[in-house]
Amino acid sequence: MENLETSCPNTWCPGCGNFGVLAAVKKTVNSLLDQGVKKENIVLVSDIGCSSKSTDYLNLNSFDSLHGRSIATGLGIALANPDLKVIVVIGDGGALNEGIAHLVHAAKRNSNITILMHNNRLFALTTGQFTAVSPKGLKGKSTPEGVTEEPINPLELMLDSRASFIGRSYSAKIDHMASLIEKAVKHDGFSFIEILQPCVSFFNNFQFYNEKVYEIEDKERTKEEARKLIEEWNYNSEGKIPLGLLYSQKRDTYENLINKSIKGKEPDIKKCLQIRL
Ligand SMILES: Cc1ncc(C[n+]2csc(CCOP(=O)(O)OP(=O)(O)O)c2C)c(N)n1
Ligand code: SF4
Repeated sequence: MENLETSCPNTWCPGCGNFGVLAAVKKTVNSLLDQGVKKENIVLVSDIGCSSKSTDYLNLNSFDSLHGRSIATGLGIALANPDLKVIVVIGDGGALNEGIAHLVHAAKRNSNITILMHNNRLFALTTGQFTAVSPKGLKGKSTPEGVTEEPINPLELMLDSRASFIGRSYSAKIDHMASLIEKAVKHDGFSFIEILQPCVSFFNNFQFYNEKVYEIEDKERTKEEARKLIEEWNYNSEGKIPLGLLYSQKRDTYENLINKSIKGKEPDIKKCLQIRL
């Protein structure tokens, strides 16, 4: 077992769902190392927010990006060195508000990166403003009378953006998360996992999830079958919440296609420098 601890003091609130996600990521990394993946070939890219503090707590190569820009950063890293396993840790605010365009385009391109979206359904680090997935009626600092808008379904967004791996897990289910994350990292192409992660300080919905979640069978599904499962929960209070691998598809990656298309056409650096001079 590799010790992935760091000396950084943990500043998450006691009981936060992020602790479960951290434990699952450690488990996955250890399993990958046991299977021969080199530690230096695993890169963690964080966004900004409570969830993104994970890079402080994991002794791995990492890059702290800007809010909403970690997916573009991860894509750049994967493009520069296709041998790396790139894992992006991001909150729902970073992924679905500030960074939504990067998320959609990385999925469309099938970039070979794994996105772990810690979904606490609000901007937690800034003390509870609403995001695109906050339920209608949620009261917080920016919505004292309650959110008036309907939430979006991020998994439906991923399906329509042509994501080739879509899964959902829950921070209270460490083994389930770890095995899904391992599958996502091994998937050749863009993998998106939504992790339901209660924020005990601003939206404590552990009980709600404990009553609603159920695990689905691990099998291949058509887009229509996946959509049916994805639409079971409306991100308000109606419906049951399926957990597991909802959809996956084999498709050439962005990095492969780009590298193939430029093979033999690499720019002559000396010539470029001469032009600049
Ligand atoms: C471009 C930009 N907008 C806003 C902020 C302020 N900000 C810092 S953390 C944060 C909330 C993060 O929320 P989320 O991405 O959902 O992650 P969480 O804290 O919930 O894990 C915000 C709005 C920022 N740093 N940069
Ligand atoms: S504010 Fe919420 S998400 Fe952030 S550490 Fe505290 S409980 Fe966790």
